[in-house]
Amino acid sequence: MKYVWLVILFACTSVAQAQPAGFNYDESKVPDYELPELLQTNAGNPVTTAADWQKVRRSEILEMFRTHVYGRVPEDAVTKMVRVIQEESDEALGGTAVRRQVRLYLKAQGEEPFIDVLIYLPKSRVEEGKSTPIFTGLNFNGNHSITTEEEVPVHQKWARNDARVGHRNNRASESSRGATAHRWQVELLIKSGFGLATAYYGDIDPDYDDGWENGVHGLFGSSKNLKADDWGSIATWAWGLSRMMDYFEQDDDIDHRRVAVTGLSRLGKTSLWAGAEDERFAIVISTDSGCGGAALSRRMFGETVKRINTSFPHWFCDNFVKYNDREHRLPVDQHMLVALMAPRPVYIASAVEDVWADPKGEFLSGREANPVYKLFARRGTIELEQPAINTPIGDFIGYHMRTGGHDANEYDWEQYIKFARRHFEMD
Ligand code: GTR
Repeated sequence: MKYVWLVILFACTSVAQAQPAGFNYDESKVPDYELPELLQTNAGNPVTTAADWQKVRRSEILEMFRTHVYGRVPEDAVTKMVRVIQEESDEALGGTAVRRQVRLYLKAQGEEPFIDVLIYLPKSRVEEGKSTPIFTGLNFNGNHSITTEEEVPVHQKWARNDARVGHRNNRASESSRGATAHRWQVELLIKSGFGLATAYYGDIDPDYDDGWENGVHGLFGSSKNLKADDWGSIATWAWGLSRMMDYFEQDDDIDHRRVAVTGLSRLGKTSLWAGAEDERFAIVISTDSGCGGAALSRRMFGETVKRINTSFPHWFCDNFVKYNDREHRLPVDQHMLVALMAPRPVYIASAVEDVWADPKGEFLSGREANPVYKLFARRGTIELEQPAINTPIGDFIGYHMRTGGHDANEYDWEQYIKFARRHFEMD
């Protein structure tokens, strides 16, 4: 008995220690707040039909997120993308998959920036000439980090130093080959009838504050004079996902109408913003996306707007800084971001030990998006209370909170696969 308590005490202490100090982790200290109205236009008119939502309210909300949170894609952001297949094999993953590595040049062939997309597809489907539904998303450490297959090269771009994967001097190395394979579960995907297409997020915009010069920020117009509502890095990463989608539309082996976009943490904020900006993504999934992702900002639980703007000044547009310590003044909150996915299926995943990301706030933004799904006669989260651990819920708005900490793992993927198979009518 004593031992059990010691274990519980140890688990609680290590959870508490894993979170940055000086922030609120106490539910009773969440301030009273009122969420901005979803179903009322900026002019004060009620939104009562799906058509009202699509024609008026959706674009109002999208514009508010562009102006105040993520920033706007520049008008001249059009590329004549050149795609070059770098490598292909139909003997991947022990002969079960086709692997394709495609380079998308955004400016001109042979020049940076380019996005290297790593694709795996079930071999049997490719051989039968059938297009395959896929999951897509950006990875943190390079395509080589999601697989042990040596044909996937280590990227030569800027890398965040990270002792856990052995990245030093802002360079990636062989040390991270396969290091985060558990976050992608490619074998499970292939077995379940899906493909995977992923790219390194640093191919689009390196993840540091350089005064908006590197990555695609330098590609269009003047990078030096970005306005307060011009795109931050999350918006560039989301834009990069859309360029990948442009490619999927041209690859006959990919079913571009059944693409689920997903991402972990900052890349979960990215998958949500990509799904909001680009309705070609048929399902949108975020894992542990937290502040600026699925978590309601007004709760100020765990990471806050001020903290995120201070630690990562390049993620959001400059206007977002106005809401440091003034979350209640934001014209939007993150339930409105979730609602921008309607009527498409959206899935929000939390992890119980990831208190920094505010699991309850992630659930609530899904729940509060329900009225928009209702306009489309679709059922959202169904349950109105946050479910028990490891109990997935929801129809068109899926949610679970699994055991463990900040990561994406097999449990998460098993739920995403079930959710996608149901909505893509694969069962
Ligand atoms: C943290 C940040 C979170 C989350 C995370 C990640 O440091 O505070 O918002 O995005 O990084 O992306 O791993």
